[in-house]
Amino acid sequence: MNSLQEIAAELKKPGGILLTTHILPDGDSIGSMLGLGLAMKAAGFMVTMHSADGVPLRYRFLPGVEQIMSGDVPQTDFTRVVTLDCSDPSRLRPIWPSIRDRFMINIDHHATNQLFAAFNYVDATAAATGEIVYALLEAMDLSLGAEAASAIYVAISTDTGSFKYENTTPRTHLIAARLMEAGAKPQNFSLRVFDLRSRAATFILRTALSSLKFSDDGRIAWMILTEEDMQRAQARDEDLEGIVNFAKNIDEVEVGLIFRAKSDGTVKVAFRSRNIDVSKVAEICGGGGHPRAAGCSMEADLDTAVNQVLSSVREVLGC
Ligand SMILES: [Mn+2]
Repeated sequence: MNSLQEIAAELKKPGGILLTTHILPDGDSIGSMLGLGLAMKAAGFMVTMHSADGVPLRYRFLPGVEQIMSGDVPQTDFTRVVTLDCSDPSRLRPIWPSIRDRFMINIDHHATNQLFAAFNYVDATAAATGEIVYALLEAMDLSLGAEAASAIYVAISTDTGSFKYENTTPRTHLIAARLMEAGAKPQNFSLRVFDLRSRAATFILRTALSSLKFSDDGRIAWMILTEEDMQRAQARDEDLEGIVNFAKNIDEVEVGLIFRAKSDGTVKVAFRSRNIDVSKVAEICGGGGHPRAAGCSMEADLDTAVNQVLSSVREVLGC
């Protein structure tokens, strides 16, 4: 692992920089990239921002977001690639073959990070990659404009569930205060980021809730969505964000799960828990994540995936 000062020094060297993030980007990945990208661009650095899967509708109001390129790796000149919020190469799957031989800098807060780059900075005590980006900009001595500050605020507030999750620390609040001083106005975007649901997202939530099942002891709750469910609701992957919490937040439930059978024959599983470490279970199934929020993708039919995951969760729960 490298120090933040080493990362800062590396980024300050001349030459172009490509910032990129994981597939199915979330608020932390988009916000962290925009925060770092906009602040570096304002200081005159040659920066290209990239997200293979584009930007979810929910975050498209952020100023500067139109500068984020999607799809393949952009044909711009760059000597370094910075990956943000990515725990392992599978999270970079579509672009990994094009960047694996490039000089990479890995900035992340997942404890399961595989330290896959030439330079790695992983701080699992950071609530969000956005917290690390804030510290990095300080280490680089770059000033924070209102737009970069808003982006980092979105990164931190989404990964902490509006400062509710246990990853929230006094440092998280101190940084949020600095971001507001720099011009972030959460009252202008909180409704859009946290509460507003598209019709498709609402329809797929209804379908997910009607599929809800419980283990005999009531400590595991899970929902199942098929490709047909997604098509009927005209829902996209980003519309599933947060649905798994409806399972986890039921009284007496310890672990909430959502299984999504995809048309390519894989089953995507999202894990949320109150106390136990579900990142361990996700890792057994080929995924990873955080202790209370993790995920994996399994090459199995739906029944097999459900049975396998449930028995792994039961083992951890001791029931
Ligand atoms: Mn994150």
